[in-house]
Order: sequence, then structure tokens, then C-alpha cells
Amino acid sequence: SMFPTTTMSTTQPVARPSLDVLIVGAGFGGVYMLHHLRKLGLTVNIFEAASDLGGVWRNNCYPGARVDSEIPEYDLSLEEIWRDWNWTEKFPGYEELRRYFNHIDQKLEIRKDVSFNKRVVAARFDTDVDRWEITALDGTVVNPRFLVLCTGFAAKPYTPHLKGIDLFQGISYHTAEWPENGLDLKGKRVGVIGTGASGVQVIQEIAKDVEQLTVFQRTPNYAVAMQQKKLDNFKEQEKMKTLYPAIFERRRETIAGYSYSELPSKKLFDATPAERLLHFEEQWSLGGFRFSLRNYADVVVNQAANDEVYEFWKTKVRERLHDPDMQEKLAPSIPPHPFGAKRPSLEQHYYEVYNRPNVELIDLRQCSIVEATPEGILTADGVEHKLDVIIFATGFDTLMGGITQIDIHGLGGKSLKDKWADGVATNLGLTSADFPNMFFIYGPQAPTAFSNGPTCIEIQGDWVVNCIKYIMDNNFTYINAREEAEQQWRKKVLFLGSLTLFNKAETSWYFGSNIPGKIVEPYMFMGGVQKYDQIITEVASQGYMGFDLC
Ligand code: N01
Repeated sequence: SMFPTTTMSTTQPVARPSLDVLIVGAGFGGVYMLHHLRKLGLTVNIFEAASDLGGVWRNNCYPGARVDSEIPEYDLSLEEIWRDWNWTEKFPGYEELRRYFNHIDQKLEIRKDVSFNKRVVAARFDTDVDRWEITALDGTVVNPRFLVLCTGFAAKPYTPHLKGIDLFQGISYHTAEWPENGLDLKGKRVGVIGTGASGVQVIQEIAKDVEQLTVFQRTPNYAVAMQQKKLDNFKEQEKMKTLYPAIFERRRETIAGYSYSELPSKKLFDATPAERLLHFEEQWSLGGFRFSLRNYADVVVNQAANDEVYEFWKTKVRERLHDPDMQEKLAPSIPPHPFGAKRPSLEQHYYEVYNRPNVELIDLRQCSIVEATPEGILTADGVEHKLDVIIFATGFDTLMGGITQIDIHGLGGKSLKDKWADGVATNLGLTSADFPNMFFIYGPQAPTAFSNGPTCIEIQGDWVVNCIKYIMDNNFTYINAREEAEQQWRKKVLFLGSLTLFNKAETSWYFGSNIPGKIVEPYMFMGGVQKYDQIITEVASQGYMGFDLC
């Protein structure tokens, strides 16, 4: 680490090099930003709360954690990185993703500019010197000109309060706070609360090892086939690389940031039933998000079209389940929400888990949790489920949470958390008015999780790099979003969010309704990646229209 901590006893004062940019977070976003900002000749440092690189792949090390974007879609586009790197699986797991970060470090010397175990807790813009004052949990203070938050969309885990949990004598963990050295679950009685992407992955991974698995499901996941593949033929992968530049270019020009995410030209009911069936089957067998992203465009706006997709999905799932009761719980006759309104997980053998004799599924809509007891979990039917381990796969205070958990104060001492208390306000999902020279990527009001991660990060990251270069080249002190521009952007985000069926799910992190008390509104830009790229590029080319530069 290049910065001394205040708790360190040094006999001599250590000179603090002047810092141009502080980046928060060393995941995909932070690493990409560090590399490009250093290339501008700036002094840049990353503060990372965890002990190593990787972002979500550092924190989420629960059994089965793996990405839901396939490679090379999930690669960073930098040739220095992909040239000598080959993956062993189409959808890599967290361990391989961590090795990928080691590889990036070998190629780009990332770690030398990262301070680990540095959780940023506060940031204050100091108008006397026009610099940010950033404070870490250990007392470290730095004063960069620019602050770039690369905290990701899932930096703040959410654990619902479960009455009696303090009395529970077993152990309990949130999936995103999994112990780095792992947990031995062999022969244990394990309960999993939540069946989002994290729940599905942990459930399908541990079911075979544990003595007894009890799944507490509130809403069934409309999980689709991942179609995982081992990639042991590196020659083939090497050959594919001639296409990488085209794939990386193409992925920016699509709706969801995957080079393949173009839609059929017809509406669903304009295709014959046979045509539809073939299309569904084809996308299903190709795997990944194709079944949801390459479906007919009207599926996200027309309930009847959406129901057709649900029916196909339901049949696919039910034929894998032996027990009619399981069929009804996991793929109900009446869909609890439209297909796609909650993010479908990519599963490998999730449904087969429920044919196992050691797995029980509690449908919380039929029978809710009353409380935790010293020995397990008590449900409303009076049954005490005896457990050694409780796993909370209960998600995150997404998008806004990772940013507002830092105490940020801008011009006039204004707090960002207070400013966003009645709803998020950003200009372009990149900045917020009165927080000068502060940027965030892969956060609220941007495509974020409606995009393949690296695509969104690179589009936004390039914009921020160019903006900082523009400020330096033109000797401006700072850039500040205008409030009118921000209000317009907010309106656009809310409007686009109201057009689809996606707001029909009762609890969805897309809308913040998964967190009690959180403002319910669309938290992401739903106009598509290409459109987003066009808009922000246009703003920059007009000399940063909607911003004050002083
Ligand atoms: O979180 P979630 P996640 N009582 O919010 C349930 C990415 N990701 O960590 O649906 C009982 O989706 C809740 O129930 P319900 C990906 O973008 C990717 O799984 O609200 N249950 C739900 O089932 C993903 O979408 C990968 O009724 C409660 C679950 O907990 C995002 O992160 C892997 C409850 C939370 O699901 C978040 O996924 C992991 C309560 N009080 C994550 N509160 C991959 O790359 C919540 N739940 C594959």
C-alpha cells in the first residue's frame, strides 16, 4: 500500500504523494478504470475493502458461485489480457475468475496501485482546495481530485431480520459473506432461505454433500438452462480469438451487451405455433440468457405473449420433476409474475435436486417462517426444522446501496444519501448534481444488470476516462451535473421502466421492492445498451451538455 494509515506508528511523517484519482473497488470496473486512467499519466489508486482483487468474485465464494455470462462475452476487451488467457469452462466459477484477476495483474500490474483492506466510509468535497477528502475505516485519509466509485451493483448484502436468530446455536451466513476458507457442510443439516441466483447456485452445489437440505422458497425462480461446457480444447479457443475484436465491438451495439442479443423480427403471435416452438427449443438448447434475451420482443410488454413463454418454461421444468407437489411449487400452474420480471437464474441440475430424498422444499407462501429457534427454524405449521447451518441467500440492497453506504457529502455539505432519500437522481447514471468530479459506473440509472457486465463497464468507463481527460486538457477545475439534466434523466429512466411487464413482480431488486422501506422505482436504464451508449456519447461530443464545467 502506498498510503500510511493513521493507526500505524511511524516516527517520521510520511510524505503523501498527490493523488489525482481515487477509485473505490477492485472488481472488473475498478481494474478497467485504473488501467485507462494511468495511461493518461494520472496518479491513481484503488481502495478495496476486501483483501484481494475480484470484486463480487472475491466476496461471493459460496459453493457453486459462477458467472451467468459466458466467455468470451464476459472478458474485458483489452487484448493484453485475452491474448494469453484461456478459460476452462464456458461459464467460469469464482475460483477461475479469481485466477483471471491474477492474470490481469500479471499483464497490467494492477496490485501495485491497490490498497487492500481499505473500506471507504466517507467522502467529502472540500471547496477550499477543490479536492475530495476520502476516509477509510482504518483512518486513512486521501485527497484526490477525482473520485470514481466502482462499487458494483451488489456491494451491500441484505439479511432480513429473523426473529430468534441470535438464539440459534448453529452457524449462519449470507452467501456474499461466506468465509474465505470455506465451510464444511458434509453431513450437516442445512437450511437455505432464498431462491434467487445465489440460492439456486448454492442449492444445486451442496445438495449431494449435505445430510439434509431444507429450502425456504418465497418465489420460485424461473431458472433456464445454462448449458455449461468444459473448454478443454485450447486450440479451438485460440482460433476463436480472431473473432474477439468483432465480438467486443458488436456487444456494444446490442440491447443487453451480448454480441448475440438480437431479437427475432416478428412478434410472438405473428409466428406460427410450430415456428415458436422451434425458436424456443433452439434458444433453450443454446443456453445462457438466449431464451430470455433472444425471445420475441413483445414478450416483455404483452402479457399473453409472456404467458406463452411461461408455458414452455413450465413444461420444460415439470418434466424433470418426479413429484407433482414439487412441480406445482417450482413451476406453478398460475405464474406468480411475468417471465423475465425477475432475473432468471442459469441452472445446471437445479431441478433434479428436488428429486433427492434428502431435500425438502418449504413454500413460504403456503407456510411462512415464524422464527429461528436454538435448533433450527419454526414454520407456521408448527414444524421445527432442525438445522446445523442457515444460509441466507437473500440478496442485496442493490444499485444504490453500495454507494449510499459511504457517507458522501458534496457542495454545500449536501449528503448523497439524503439527496436520494426520495428517489435516485443522477445525470446519465454516471454523476449526481452537487457532487463534482465524482463518477460512478455499473450503478443506478445505467444499463448495469440489464447488460452483460464488462460491456456496460467499458462503455461507462470510457466515458469517464474521456471526461477526465477533457477536464485536464481544458484546465477546468471540475465538472458538475446540472439539476435540470438530472431531472430529465430520472424521468427517462422512470418512463422506460414503466413500459415493460417487469414492474409486475411483487419483490424485485430491479425496482428496490426486495428491501423493506426502500423507494420503489426502476433503478436501471431499460432502454438498451446501444441506446445508452449513443446518448452518453452524444452528450460528450456536444461539450458535456447538461453539465457545468468550471
Ligand atoms: O438475490 P435475489 P441473489 N424471507 O434478490 C428471497 C446477481 N447474481 O443474491 O423472490 C424469505 O435475486 C427472495 O424471495 P422473493 C444476479 O444479477 C448473479 O440471488 O423476493 N425469502 C429471493 O428468492 C442476481 O439477480 C449470479 O420472494 C426472502 C432471494 O431471497 C443478483 O445478483 C449469482 C426474504 C433473493 O434473491 C441477486 O441475486 C448470484 C425473506 N425475508 C447473484 N428476503 C450469477 O452470476 C429475500 N428473500 C449466476
